[in-house]
Amino acid sequence: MKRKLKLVLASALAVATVSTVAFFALPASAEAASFTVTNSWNSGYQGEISVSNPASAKISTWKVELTLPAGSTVGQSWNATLAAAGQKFTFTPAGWNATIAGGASTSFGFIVNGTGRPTSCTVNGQACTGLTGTPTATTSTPTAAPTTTSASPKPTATTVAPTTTSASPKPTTASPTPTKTATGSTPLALNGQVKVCGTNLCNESGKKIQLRGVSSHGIHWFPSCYTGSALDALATDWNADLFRIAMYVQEGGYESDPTGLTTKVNSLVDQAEARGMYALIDFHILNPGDPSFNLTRAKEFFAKVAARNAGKKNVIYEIANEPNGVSWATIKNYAEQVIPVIRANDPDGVVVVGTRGWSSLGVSDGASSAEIVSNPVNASNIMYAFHFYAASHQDNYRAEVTKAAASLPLFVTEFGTVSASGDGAVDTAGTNTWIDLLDKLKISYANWNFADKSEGSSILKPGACSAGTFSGTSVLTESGQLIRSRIRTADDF
Ligand code: IDC
Repeated sequence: MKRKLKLVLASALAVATVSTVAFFALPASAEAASFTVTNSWNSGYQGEISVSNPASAKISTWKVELTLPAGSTVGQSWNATLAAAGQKFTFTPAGWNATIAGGASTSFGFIVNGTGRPTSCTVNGQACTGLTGTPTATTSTPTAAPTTTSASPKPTATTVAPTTTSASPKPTTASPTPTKTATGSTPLALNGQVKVCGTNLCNESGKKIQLRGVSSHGIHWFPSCYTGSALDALATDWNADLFRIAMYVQEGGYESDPTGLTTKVNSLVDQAEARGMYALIDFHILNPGDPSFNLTRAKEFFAKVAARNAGKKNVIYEIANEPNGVSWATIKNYAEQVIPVIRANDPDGVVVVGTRGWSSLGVSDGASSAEIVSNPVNASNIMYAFHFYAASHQDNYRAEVTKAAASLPLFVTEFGTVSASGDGAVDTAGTNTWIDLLDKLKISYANWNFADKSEGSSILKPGACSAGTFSGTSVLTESGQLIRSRIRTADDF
C-alpha cells in the first residue's frame, strides 16, 4: 500500500507572530505540504513543519527536503537531523521520531538565516508543488515580528547585523587601557568560548568550569561605578571571571533609552573582554514580571547585541532576569521566541533562561524545578537561572538547587548576602553555606551588586564610585569584603 504523508500547518504555533505563510498545494494524490513561519526578525525567521501520517499503517521513516533561494540558509534545527547540500536542506528524523503511527504526526523546527522562503519542498520524495496563498517568500522582507506589545520601536536594518559569521563590528566606545589582556592567563584566555555540556558549563575544550563574579546594579543609575578602573579592580584585584551587565528594562532603563543602553552594554562587553572576563548580558526585567510584556523589546535588543558581539567569546545572554507572577509555560514561550533571535545572530552563545517565581526555579511560587524538567525549553546550549538572597532563602531552596542540578544546567546569575529586599544585615553563615554548595556543584554565580548605593547588598561603600578607587578592602562594605574573599581564590580551570 502506498504510504501517504501529509505536512500540515502547525496552526497552534502560528499565533500572533506569524508574518508570512507559504502554502504548498496538494498533488492529486492528497499529500499536502505547508510550512509555518512561527517567528521572524530582520535577518531571518523560524520555521515549523509538522509531518503527519493520515494513513492507518505506520510509517517507519520520513525525509523532508527544502530548497531555499541563494542568500538564505538553514542555520539550525531541532527535533530533526539536518543535512545541507548547496541550497537544499534535508531533514530526517532526530532518532526518536522516525516512526509515525497511522493518524499521528511529528513536527520539527528550524532557523533560517536570511529572509528567503522555500522555493520547493518534498516529503519522502514527493513534490509539494504549486505555491498558492500569500505572499511568496522570496520577495517578502520580514520586519520584527508583531507581538501583543507594540510600544517599542522596530529595529532598523542598519543596526541589526545580518549574519552569524561575519566579524563583529568594532566597539563603538574605546575601552580604557586594561591592565590584563585577553591573552595569557585570564579566565577568558584560559577557557575561550564556553558551552553547556550535560548539566554543566564547560570551557572550549570541554572541561567543566565555574565562573565567579559580580553583577552591576542598574547600569543606567550608576555609570561612575562601571569605569575602566572599576573593571581593572574586578579583573586584577578580585580575580573575577565574570561581570554581569544588569540592564533594567523598566524604571528608566531600556524602554526609555534603547539606543543609549544598547551602546552602554556593548561598551561594557568590550571592557570585560579587554580584561579577560566574561560578560553576562542581563535583560533585567522585574516589574512587570511577565517577560512577554517586553517581548518586542527583547527581540530588538538581543538581535542587536548578538549580531554585534557574535565574534566575541566572552558573551553570555540572560534573557529575563526575574519572571514573576507568570507560569512556567509563559516563560518557556517567551524563551522560545527570543532564543532563535540570538541563535540567528550568534549561534554559539550560551543563553540563560529565568525561572518562575523571581528565578527561584518556582520555589517562591510554591512550585519546583520539576515543571522545567518535564517541560524544558526547546533549545540547546541553554541554562536556567536560579537566584537567592542568603538571609531570605535557606535550606528548602538549597535542597531544590541540589535536586535540580542533577538534571538541569543551572547558573546563579544573581544572589545577595542579605534579604530579598536587597538591604538589611549580611547573613555571613548563610552566604558561605550557599557559596560552598555552588562551588561543590560547579555552579557559576554573580553577586548583587557592584555599586555604592546605601543598601546592604552593595559591594562598595557610599561615595566610592565618584572617588574612583575600587581596589583593596577599604572601599568595600561588609558584603563586598565577604564576596571578594570568596571570589579571589584560585579558579579550577
Ligand atoms: C533592587 C536594588 C534596589 C532597587 C530595586 C528596584 O537593590 O537598589 O531600588 O532593585 O529596582 C532582585 C532583583 C534586583 C533587586 C534585588 C534586591 O533582580 O533588581 O535590586 N533583588 O531587591 N531580585 C531579588 C532581589
